[in-house]
Amino acid sequence: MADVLIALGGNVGDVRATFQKAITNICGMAQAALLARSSDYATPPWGDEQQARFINACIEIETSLDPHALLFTLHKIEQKFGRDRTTEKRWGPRSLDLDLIAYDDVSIARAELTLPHPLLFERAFVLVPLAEIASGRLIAGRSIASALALLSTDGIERLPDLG
Ligand code: A4P
Ligand code: MG
Repeated sequence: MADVLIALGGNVGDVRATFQKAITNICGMAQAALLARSSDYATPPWGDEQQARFINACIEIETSLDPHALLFTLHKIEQKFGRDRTTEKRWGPRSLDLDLIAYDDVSIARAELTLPHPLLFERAFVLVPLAEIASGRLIAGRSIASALALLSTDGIERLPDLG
């Protein structure tokens, strides 16, 4: 079994409801156990700043799928929740983005799958929810908490749990 961190993001539609359903789908389709789930956070748009605020969260799962099969499954779930890669632009608005952040201590450097996620340490919108569920974890030899200490968290707001 592998221990895997996944980041969720979106800024189109009822993103928090989408996250709940997507997490159920991940556990079902990847035969995964949910080990931890962060709160949802409202975050300022990164990359292309002329778009609505995002909601972001992170989960930790345990799965026996290999990294490529898991990414394939995540793409299927993105599609199921309205993601259409053919009409969207890079870093633009989307209903659901599922990024593989870390898969045990596996390193892969390919365009279709880079592990750990190459932009992880530049993104407070990933590190803030990750710090909530895995602050002590080392990724590529760096702790999440120490990486986060180097970034601004301005405008990132933890949302109250849905009742
Ligand atoms: N890929 C390679 N490695 C990975 C990995 N570890 N996890 C490949 C997931 N995918 C990986 O991704 C592009 C390609 O990366 C895929 O074909 C996959 O095989 P994509 O999801 O199709 O395209 P994208 O999402 O537009 O590109 P990218 O670079 O993943 O964009 P991001 O980084 O997801 O940006 N601001 C805030 N506050 N919060 C957000 O969540 N998200 C984005 C989208 C922009 N700004 C944001 C947020
Ligand atoms: Mg992505």
